Amino acid sequence: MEDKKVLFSAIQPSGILTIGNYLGALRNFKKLQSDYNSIFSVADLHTLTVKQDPAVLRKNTYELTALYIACGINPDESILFAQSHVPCHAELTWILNTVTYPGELSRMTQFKDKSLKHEDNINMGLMDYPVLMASDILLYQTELVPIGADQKQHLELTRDLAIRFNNRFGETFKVPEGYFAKNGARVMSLCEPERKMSKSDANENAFISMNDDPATIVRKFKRAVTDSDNRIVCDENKKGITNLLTIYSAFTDKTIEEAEKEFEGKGYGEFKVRVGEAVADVIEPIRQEKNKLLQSKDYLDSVLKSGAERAQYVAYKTLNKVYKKVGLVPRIRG
Ligand code: ATP
Ligand code: LTN
Repeated sequence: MEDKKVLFSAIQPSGILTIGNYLGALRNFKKLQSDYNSIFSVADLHTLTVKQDPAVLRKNTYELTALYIACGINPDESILFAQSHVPCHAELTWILNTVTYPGELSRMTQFKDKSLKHEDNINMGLMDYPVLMASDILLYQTELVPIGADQKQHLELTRDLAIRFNNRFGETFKVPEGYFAKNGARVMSLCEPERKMSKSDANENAFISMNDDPATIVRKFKRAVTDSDNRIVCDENKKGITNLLTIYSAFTDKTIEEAEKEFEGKGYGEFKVRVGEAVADVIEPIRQEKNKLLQSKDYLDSVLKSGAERAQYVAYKTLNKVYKKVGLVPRIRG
């Protein structure tokens, strides 16, 4: 790998991605990829923390791989791989578990939210999720982690674990920094604008999926929850309109002020259609490209295979160092 800093990020194949995932994560991956040694993962092991239909999980893994490429991730330049294909991730998780306290995990917001949402399946994996995420990041001596705002707490824990391990066993891990999108780090639900847009929302009208066609996108925006006054401005008390303005400005690369000016005196109806069209203009070519890539499973398999080989090479270096530091006899490979 070239002598650049390492960037790592991952997305779960837990469903079809939304424009929240796109603005908060994917879009920035493309912008940043050539300035770093970039590594992107399909976090399939994370997805198992919530009940999955095995066939659907497999399909979503290919969908996400294709979507990464359709969004501009170049698998020859960057490393693109499935987390489960590189065993070091699960192995480092075990070691990091021995320096993590249960209290640190039980107070994570995502753990609390998901425990409420999946009351019938509160499992150890759900609680340990942030330690697996820390392993993903620390294995590659990562310096930059582009993520949405909801993952900030997990990144803080990653930093704490890296520092704790380094203090206890000597310098081993780089301590990573987060990268948050200026616009779109937290896209809200179209139906309940006080909650984040999530691909696993039971209500399909709450999110715009990267698989939605232009007509569906416009229809969903037309139904988006707003308010009863008629001003198109960002305001604490106008969460729905603020969310739509944020989405519009992110998709058109205009500032919020420019967008507010553009829609001054216009009605909500017209505004919503314009937001939908702006989103569809960007999403539609990506959707088409992704569907084309999905026709070629062999190609996607070859991308994942070569990605896993390249990732494993880097990850093993860190894992061997860790095993040595904690007193395990390093295994002889080959
Ligand atoms: P799930 O609903 O299954 O928990 P999710 O939609 O939250 O999943 P993840 O796979 O957990 O998606 O997240 C992938 C990336 O997308 C992360 O960097 C996350 O911060 C970002 N992200 C997720 N939702 C949003 C959102 N509404 N706005 C901005 N970024 C988001
Ligand atoms: N937990 C993340 C996905 C994820 C991730 C990572 C992001 C798994 N491992 C490592 C950045 C770095 C999420 O977005 N829910």
